[in-house]
Amino acid sequence: MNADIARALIAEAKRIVVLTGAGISAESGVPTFRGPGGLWKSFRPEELATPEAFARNPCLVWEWYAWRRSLVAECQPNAGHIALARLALELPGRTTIVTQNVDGLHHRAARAVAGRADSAPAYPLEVHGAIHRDRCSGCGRVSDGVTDVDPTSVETLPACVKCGAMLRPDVVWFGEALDPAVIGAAFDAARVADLCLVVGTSALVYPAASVPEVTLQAGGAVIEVNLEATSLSRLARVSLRGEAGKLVPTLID
Ligand code: BJW
Ligand code: ZN
Repeated sequence: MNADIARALIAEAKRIVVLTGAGISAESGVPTFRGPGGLWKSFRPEELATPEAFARNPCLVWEWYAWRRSLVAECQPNAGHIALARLALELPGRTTIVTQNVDGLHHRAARAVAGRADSAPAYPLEVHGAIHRDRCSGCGRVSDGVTDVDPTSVETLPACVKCGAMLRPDVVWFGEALDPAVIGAAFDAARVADLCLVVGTSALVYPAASVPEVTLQAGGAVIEVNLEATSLSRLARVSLRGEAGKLVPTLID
């Protein structure tokens, strides 16, 4: 059975890189981006997740992020996040979690499993940033996210305490460079991994979608967990169809 092969690959792997996307948080109540009920069903990405969109209509962009920030704050990590945190904590240094998600749920799962002091080995590389942080669009200063954003006018939007410029969510929009240290660490982990476990991503957005490709090129194997087939499915040694919150714990626990 495919799940048995996946379990054996995980058990035998010396180094594992995990790449997660919005699908792992779907069962926590965080909407995915594409597909039915996705965050972009009524808006095109270029209208909301680009620096041009922010320059054109910062109130609309902030309204969307303020809504998502409050939604995510109410969500809890699910059994998929918890199982991955356990995997990373079981043998520190063996597993690197790389996430495209900005929801912070992997962090929270790590703390739930290990407590604050010991949870660091299960912290993910967040290649697209974090929605609960703000970044100054002028001086780049990063701060805790403002929780009561008023997006009714440009004057009421949050401003930098240092330089007065407009704050923005500390996330990576289309056309923006990912932090080279963070994506570089993700590729390093992918290169030395004998296994890449890919969970709940459409694998459409680059450069993050290259993480499993790097493992494959280095001779490692890929396991995919997704509700649907993706472009990665035909390259995966094992491609499992189902909900991450149900499947991932059965592979790991
Ligand atoms: C379940 C499930 C359940 C559901 N269980 N599964 C190469 C080729 C072509 C284009 C490019 C390229 N390289 C770069 C580009 C351009 C662009 C890009 O990739 N475009 C493509 C869309 C074509 N990339 C960029 O612009 C990146 N920057 C860049 O390359 O900079 C270059 C540069 C260098 C130097 C100077 C300047 C520039 C940046 C990309 C940033 C992406 N940002 C977003 C928004 C983040 C902030 C926010 O959250 O608002 O990141 S876009 C959005 O997509 C978000 C996600 O992290 C990302 C990926 O989405 P994800 O996670 O895969 O979600 P979905 O919804 O697509 O899929 C969910 C999956 O889960 C589905 O498959 C479901 O079936 C499944 N599922 N429930 C299991 N319960
Ligand atoms: Zn500033």
